[in-house]
Amino acid sequence: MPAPAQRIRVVDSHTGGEPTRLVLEGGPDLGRGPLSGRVQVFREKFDRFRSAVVNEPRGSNVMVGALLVEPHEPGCAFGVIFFNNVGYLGMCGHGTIGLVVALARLGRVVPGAVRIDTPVGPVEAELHADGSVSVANVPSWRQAAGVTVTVPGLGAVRGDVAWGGNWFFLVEEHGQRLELANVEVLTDYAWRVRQAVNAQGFPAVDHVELFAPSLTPGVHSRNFVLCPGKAYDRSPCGTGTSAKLACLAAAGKLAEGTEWVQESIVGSIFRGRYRRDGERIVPTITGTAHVSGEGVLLLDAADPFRWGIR
Ligand code: PYC
Repeated sequence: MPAPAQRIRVVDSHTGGEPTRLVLEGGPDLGRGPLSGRVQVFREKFDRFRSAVVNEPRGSNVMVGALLVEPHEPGCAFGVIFFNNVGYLGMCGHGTIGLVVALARLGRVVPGAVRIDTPVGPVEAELHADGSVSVANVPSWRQAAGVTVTVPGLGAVRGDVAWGGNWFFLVEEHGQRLELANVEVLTDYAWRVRQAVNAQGFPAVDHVELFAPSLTPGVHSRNFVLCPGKAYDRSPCGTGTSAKLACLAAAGKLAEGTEWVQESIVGSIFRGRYRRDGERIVPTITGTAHVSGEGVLLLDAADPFRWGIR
């Protein structure tokens, strides 16, 4: 008689094309306390669970996982820890939108506000009557402006370093075509830039974001965002758009409360705005997600790849 497989109950969604796999049941017990501590437990003791959920053969490099946990911060209804093909995220904007839409489908969230705990602080989501979701993100800021790095094979590249729930290097002058047909070139370019940024003073930066004007009327900008595990974000990236808003605010290029419409490399849209919070800003990102699957992942003890291909 074969041993029963470990069962993991999930809901899959995508937000502007970027997938989120929400783990509802069957995840590891990370204990109690602040989520910043629980993510360490996840990393140190249960990292193969992360891989099993998001990596091949069940997932792909693009998949972002979201482990639903008990919140720690007062006033939060849920806690969530986001992860990807190579590790853990601080916050995830597209993932939070996906989380709220998935929980609404399950009847666990109704239109209105819901506070959600994350390893980098609580965020305030709002499910609107039309099904879209706004996320008031963690405070964000521009850390360094006009940083020039020397990239082997590319030369000098200038950009800003900003926090939007993850660390970003944001580049406007790159000379690249921001088109879906060009993603391999863009991936190579952004990966080289990231390595140079990490080696030249900013080891924590793990997302690189390239910007260009959008050809779509009413849209302010198109982006290409390279994530830590070398996958590109199909959505405009919620934390990346937050970092962009922080840079625009710091440069005096976008007034408090004014809408910024950000398009992704696949043409999906987030709407952003911010309010000031001292030297920082609190960005709000609005987008839509769709549930794409509900099911149970099975981890069969006899399967040599049950913990994913790592
Ligand atoms: O939407 O914040 C985001 C995100 C981070 C990585 C992928 N998406």
